[in-house]
Parts: sequence; structure tokens; C-alpha cells
Amino acid sequence: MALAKQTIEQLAQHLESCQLQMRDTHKITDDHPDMDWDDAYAIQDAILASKLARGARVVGLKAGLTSHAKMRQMGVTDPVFGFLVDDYSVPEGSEVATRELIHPKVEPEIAFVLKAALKGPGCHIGAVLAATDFVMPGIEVIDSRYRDFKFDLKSVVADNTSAARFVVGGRALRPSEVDLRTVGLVLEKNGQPVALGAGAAVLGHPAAAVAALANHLGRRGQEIPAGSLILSGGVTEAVAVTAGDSVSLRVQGMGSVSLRFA
Ligand code: 0L1
Ligand code: MG
Repeated sequence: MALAKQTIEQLAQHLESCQLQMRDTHKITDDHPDMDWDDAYAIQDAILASKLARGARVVGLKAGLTSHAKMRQMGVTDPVFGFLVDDYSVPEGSEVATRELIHPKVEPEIAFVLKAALKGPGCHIGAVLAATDFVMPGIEVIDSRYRDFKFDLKSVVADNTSAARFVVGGRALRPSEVDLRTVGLVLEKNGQPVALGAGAAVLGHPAAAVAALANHLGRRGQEIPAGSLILSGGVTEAVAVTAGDSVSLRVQGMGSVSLRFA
């Protein structure tokens, strides 16, 4: 690691206070160009520790930047991984308070719920499908703490991959009931289609993003626990939303899930 423990704690506190006070900041690698991957995930871990100390619960995990559309949109080349806490979970069809966010965007995703733990290295799509209880549509609300969503990969990892809110809903299907490569989806904003795609846009198969998460955790001596909810990453580019917008995601054969922004 390149950064001192105290610097990691300070950066975690800085990013979390930006989140809690709805304030943006420049990317942290501007001030710490030597920051390495271990530092980036250590900052993310310190943010999580601070949330857990205040009574938050981890309710899921996420992979981000898993589609070429997202990678192109953000000018990066690799997936990233983060956590989801209970505060981020929004009931299906309910309202998200835009005043609690900086500059939210929505992403259409496939969510996985596991019936068995997954541990890398060597985790693959087959292992993920065998360990999956069901899959369902999900919308992730991302809200980078970085000004104008301008960041590099290490800065965005430290910022818990822009995680802010999410909703899952629609029809839960066994993985054998749907071909997640060819399944089509449409994201609508205020009744108009704004992004469309198919599951294969996520690393060739959304389960590959879950395998990548298990392999990432395996390198750190961790696993994805049984029962976990995992957001596998935006199928399309992210779409900006503001107060007054309604967003709905329809996934072929899996129904729809929606959110309103107040
Ligand atoms: O979930 C995601 O794909 C977001 C990852 C972080 C990058 C971003 O803020 O777009
Ligand atoms: Mg996402």
C-alpha cells in the first residue's frame, strides 16, 4: 500500500462526508497520485466500517462498469466492486428524495440472489448459475461524489463505485427460466424509452460479473455469502434524472420495476 493508515481514514471521512452532505469533490488521486488498488479498496472498507459503526447493515454487493457502454461512457476499461447498505434499498414503486443526492443517474441491471456462497479464484458463469436462487430486474441509482462524474478507476473504487440507492422488483425467475445473454430490456424515463440493451452487454453474460466479483473477493480472502443480493452492473450507459422524473425498467419475461424522483 502506498498511503498511510491515517491518510486512508481521512480520505474515507472526506468521501463519506461529501455523500452525507450532498457535496461534490475533485477526484482523490489528484492529491494522491501514488494511491494503489489496495489503498482504494481500503478507503472503501473504511467507509463501510464507519457506516456499520453507525448501525448500517450490508444488504448486497455490486459490480460496476461491467458493460462496454458504461466503460465507454466513463472512459475506463475494467469492472469495479462495491457494497450496498440498507439505507440504499428503496421499495419498488416508491420515491427517491433527490435533495439527498448530488447528481443522480439510473442504470438498468440484472440482480442475482444467491442460495449458496461463491468463492474465487476460478469462479465462472456455471458456478454462479448453480449458486443462484433467482434473478430479477433492478435499477441502480448512482451518485458519484466526484464533480461531473469525472474520476479514474481507483478514485471511483474508493468512493464505493458511486453507490447511492437501488430497487429490485418485477418477476423473480430461476436462472434456468431465462437466457440472461439474450434477455432484452428497456429503460423508460417519463414514459419514453431512453436506453435499451440485452444481458450480453454485461461482460458477455451478467453471471460473468458475479463471477468477477467472487474472484475479486477471493483474492482478498473473502467470499460472496449465501443469500447475497448482487447488482451485476448497468446493461446500458447511465441516464441522468432530476426531481419529477419517473423511471421504469422492463425486462423481457421478468416484468418491470420502477422508481420516482421527488
Ligand atoms: O454501477 C456502476 O456501474 C457505477 C460504477 C461507478 C462509475 C459511475 O459512477 O458511473
Ligand atoms: Mg451499477
